[in-house]
Amino acid sequence: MHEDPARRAASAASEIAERTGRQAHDVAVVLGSGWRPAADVLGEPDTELDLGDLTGFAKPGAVGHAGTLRSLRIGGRRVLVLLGRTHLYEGKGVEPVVHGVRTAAATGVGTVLLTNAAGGLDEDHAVGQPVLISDHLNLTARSPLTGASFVDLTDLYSPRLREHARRIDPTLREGVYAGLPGPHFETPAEIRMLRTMGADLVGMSTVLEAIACRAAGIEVFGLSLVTNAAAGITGQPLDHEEVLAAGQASARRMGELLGELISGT
Ligand code: 6GU
Repeated sequence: MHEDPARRAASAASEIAERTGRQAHDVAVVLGSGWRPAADVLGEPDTELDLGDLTGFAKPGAVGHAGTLRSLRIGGRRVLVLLGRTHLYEGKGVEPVVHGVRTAAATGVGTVLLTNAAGGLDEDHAVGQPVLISDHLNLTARSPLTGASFVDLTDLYSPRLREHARRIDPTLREGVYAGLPGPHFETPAEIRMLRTMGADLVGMSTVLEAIACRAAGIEVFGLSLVTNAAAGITGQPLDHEEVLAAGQASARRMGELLGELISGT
């Protein structure tokens, strides 16, 4: 295994080229928890690989499955779909968290669609509702970049792609996503703090990947599925099963939206 993250991503990208028969891809989609059913709505994959067989991705652990990577065409676009991401709370550090999007960058993609499951901080965010990410608060206290990488993060979540998504579905709302390390959910006091700070959504992914994409010159689109109200909003305790079930219920709508967005990018 290479020491250098860029070389690991380049190795994984050449393995993908060899095993999919596609020299390059145009768009990558990272599917978050609860989004798995949306993958099938995107279409039959031409190739599906185990992530654990590619350089730099985690091997499957005791609890199952490292996830898979699919290659398919949507419209004229060659699309990589990553099912299963590495989270900061797994304790492996930042580099494995962003290896997927760095690999996608090395395959040549110009656009990455990041999806996630998020808690809603706003009473009007119904469970099962997709929300466009307009901006983020990176509260992980980490960065995927090292050294003097003074990357600008203005308009990190592409205004162009957000507008495009709203043309497809004018009912889509936008919100600011707060990315925390997890793995615990927040206290009601922390949720009040996050609201004061301008957050509308809270989750445990996406922000570091978005920063890595910007550093690689890739256009980023972010879509949260509100899977539950955050702590203290409804008075109900939080439940990981609820998070997963909300995805099942909205999967078709999510998959169709992503598919239309990709054909039009
Ligand atoms: Cl309420 N918090 C965090 N950190 N992640 C979540 C969530 C809440 N709901 C879904 N994912």
